[in-house]
Amino acid sequence: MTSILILNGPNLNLLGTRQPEVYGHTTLADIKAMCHEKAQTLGITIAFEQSNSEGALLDHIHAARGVHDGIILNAGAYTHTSVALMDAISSVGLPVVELHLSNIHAREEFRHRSYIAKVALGVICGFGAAGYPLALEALEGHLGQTE
Ligand code: CA2
Repeated sequence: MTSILILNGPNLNLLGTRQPEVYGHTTLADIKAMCHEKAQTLGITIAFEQSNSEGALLDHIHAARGVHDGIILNAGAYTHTSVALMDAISSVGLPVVELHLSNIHAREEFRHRSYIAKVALGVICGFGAAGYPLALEALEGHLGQTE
């Protein structure tokens, strides 16, 4: 059965508690439930993780090799700074969908650069929490064509 890792980066554990005008009212637990529901519809397995630490995110990416078929990554602010995450994605060789709740291109200049996009299969941003099931559908569709 296809297995997808959904990996969330720094501060995303705060979703639904602050800045609802930017990130909405949905909590990360709500998003996790949405993802499990979507996974059931698609007939796939998922793992859902969040960490505020860049090192832990790297460890999750490394450990995905041979366990998961692809990764959905909302790397939070590390998107705009982390060459290490970019290198980890390249090194595991798994397809990665970069995901953001907000439209990073309509925000501050420093959010326009993404190190993840350089090595990602594709990017989804600006659809809020609905982006998560969209990303699952897109990645499952891609894996269905390649496996
Ligand atoms: O739009 C996204 O999904 C982001 O990855 C969210 C990151 C931001 O740094 C990226 O540029 C875009 C920030 C996540 C912070 O989430 C919070 C949620 C509630 C309250 C405060 C922060």
